[in-house]
Amino acid sequence: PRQGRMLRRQMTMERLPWFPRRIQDLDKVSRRVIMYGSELDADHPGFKDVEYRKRRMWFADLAYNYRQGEPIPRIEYTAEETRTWAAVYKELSSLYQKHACREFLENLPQLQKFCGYREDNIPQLEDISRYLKDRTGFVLRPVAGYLSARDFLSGLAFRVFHCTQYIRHGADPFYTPEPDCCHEILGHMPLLADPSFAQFSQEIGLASLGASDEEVQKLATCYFFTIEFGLCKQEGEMKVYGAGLLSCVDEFRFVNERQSRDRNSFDPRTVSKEECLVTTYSKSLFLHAGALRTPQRKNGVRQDPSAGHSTVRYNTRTTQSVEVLDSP
Ligand code: NLE
Ligand code: FE2
Repeated sequence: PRQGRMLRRQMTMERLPWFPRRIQDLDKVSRRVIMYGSELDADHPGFKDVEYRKRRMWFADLAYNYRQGEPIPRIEYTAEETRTWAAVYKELSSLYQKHACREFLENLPQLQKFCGYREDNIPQLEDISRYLKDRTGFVLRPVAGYLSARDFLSGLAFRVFHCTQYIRHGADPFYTPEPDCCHEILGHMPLLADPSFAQFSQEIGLASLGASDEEVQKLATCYFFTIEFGLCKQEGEMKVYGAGLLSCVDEFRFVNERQSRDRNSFDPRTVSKEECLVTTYSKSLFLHAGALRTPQRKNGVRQDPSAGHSTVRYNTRTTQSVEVLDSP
């Protein structure tokens, strides 16, 4: 019977779409970048500036050559890049106190203290990665741009967050259609330092492993309307926890303008059918009415095959590998 079981598991694996099973497999995942994806707004200044694109290629090489577990190369940012960062940092700092969620405001001072978050300094991913690893087990790895939803989510299953290291074009510091270091460092990092939020991020990642394209799309959409563009209610007030809002002055303003209007409440079943519009402000936003909490698991066995996912076993916190137990 043991052999029969192993054979069944073997056959199961052959039917599933490929996914990383060891953390080192992310070396393959991270290289599949969608550069200047056609769905992005081609009018953005970053796409036309030759110098800027050259610099982006330099960052891309750095990310392509990175191997899991190595220290992340430190960047000497140019004076111009640091000016862009300063403009973003300064403007956003004036908005956070009033509008960012509690977990964000708790963690930002820690990052300022331990990871060099300052107006005149772009923090280094290596410093943040070490800090997060200690707090929530998350680590960062550099990436050259957007990954497919499947690839990006699969990193989260291992508590690895793919992080861009370049900065947006200086001509438009208050909005970019792509992720950049302002978006990652200001938008994502403070919440990844929160244990419950880190757990939630990993859960989405685990659910994506070996899932069908349709299921991955639904998970990516849930990710989009929570981790990227989520709103929540704290002490009766609407607060922002989505990284795409927390890193973007223009989006933030848009949220404020709509403060008084009714907002859709978050329900994963309906949200997962929405369209993800990255490059427009006029997307729907969803308000999460409950607390931002995810039940902590001791033994990581995840997912119900009847829901279209594979069942995988993993080790909570020190997630180095996953094992497939069953699949749809
Ligand atoms: N629009 C965001 C910003 O300007 O920071 C980036 C979004 C990345 C998904
Ligand atoms: Fe993001």
